[in-house]
Amino acid sequence: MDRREITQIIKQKALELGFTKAGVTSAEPFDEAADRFNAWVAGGAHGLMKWMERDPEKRRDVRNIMPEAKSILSLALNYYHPRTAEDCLSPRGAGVRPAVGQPSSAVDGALKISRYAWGTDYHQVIPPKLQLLLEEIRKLVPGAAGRYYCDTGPLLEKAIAERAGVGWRGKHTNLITREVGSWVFLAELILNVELEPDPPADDLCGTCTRCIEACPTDALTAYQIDATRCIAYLTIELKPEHEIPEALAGKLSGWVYGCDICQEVCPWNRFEEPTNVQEFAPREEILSLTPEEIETMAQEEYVKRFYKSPMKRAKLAGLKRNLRSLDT
Ligand code: B12
Repeated sequence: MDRREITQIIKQKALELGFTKAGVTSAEPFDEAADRFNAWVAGGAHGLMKWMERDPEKRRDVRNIMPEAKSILSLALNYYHPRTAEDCLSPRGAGVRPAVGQPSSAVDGALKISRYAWGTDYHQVIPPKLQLLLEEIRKLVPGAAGRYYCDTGPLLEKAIAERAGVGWRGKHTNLITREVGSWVFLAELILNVELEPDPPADDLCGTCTRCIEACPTDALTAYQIDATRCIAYLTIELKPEHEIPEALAGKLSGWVYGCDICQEVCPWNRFEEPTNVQEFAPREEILSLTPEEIETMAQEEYVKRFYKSPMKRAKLAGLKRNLRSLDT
């Protein structure tokens, strides 16, 4: 089998395991993206995410993680799931889906929780699929070895996906695929196998600036984010012992965990399709949460209710802090 055939078979296996899209790039360094990343961190845009200051040489060059690396297989997995049964009536949203600019999360009375956190944590769901894929590759290519990641290490996942042709980084800085928009998680397999690289994806944002205009905290300038202003950072990453700065707390717009505004207004998300991953389906005990329940919740109940939920990252004290901040 030649390189092209092996690459095709591996991509096909990835799709069979449920991944939405697969692309390949070489293990050459990501110099431009790494320079931008370093400048971003040097300017303090990462706030208190101090872990981002570590391992710059691994982010630049995956061969500092795995010296024998030849290729990176970049994978996207769709996590879009309609919130309500009504949303499901039409797969492409004609008629029932809110128009672009009207967030589907703004369901009456419901707390706003970002879509990626409605079901089971992707850190639980995706790595077993990556392990299976690696096993398939080992069967196919004698001597194949690899390391896999899904938001689990110092990789520039969006830059990798862009160079592997999976999609382009939108002005909101998330990766957008032509096929299903930006509601995708990213994952990678670093391999010691020479695969056929894909051409990088073109930027299809054009002159559109809806995401930048819609962000209530002005966290975005084109293609760059100031994480310290992003509602996702303030409500997820900012540890509970820190208060959300007053000037920003007033602009949380009802979001109690994460934020999807910049993606909800993106015209490319008209191409959203329901995911085939059952674990990402909204969990009743998450979407039915009320402010009163969070306010009075004890740690034991929190542990039970948020079992395998991404929302555990904020901790109970963080959720309570976020709620308090909404009243600011
Ligand atoms: C740190 C982090 C965050 C931070 C910072 C966000 C960010 N945009 O980087 C915070 C906490 C805010 C965050 C939020 C979210 N995150 Co996050 N996060 C990460 C993480 C761990 C690292 C990303 C990183 O290195 N950022 C640093 C900056 C420097 O990188 P960057 O965006 O590539 O920015 C540079 C480029 O845009 C570059 N650039 C590129 N082209 C051009 C062109 C020009 C002209 C210019 C000037 C610059 C430029 O300039 C920037 C540097 O200044 C990744 C996982 C990973 N290891 O990659 C997940 C990841 C990016 N997050 C993810 C998700 C799902 C989210 C949320 C949607 C969750 C939510 N709903 O609350 C939000 C989205 C908010 C947003 N608009 O980005 C997914 C995104 C999937 C996708 N489709 O892209 C990832 C990839 C995790 C995963 N494996 O799936 N996240």
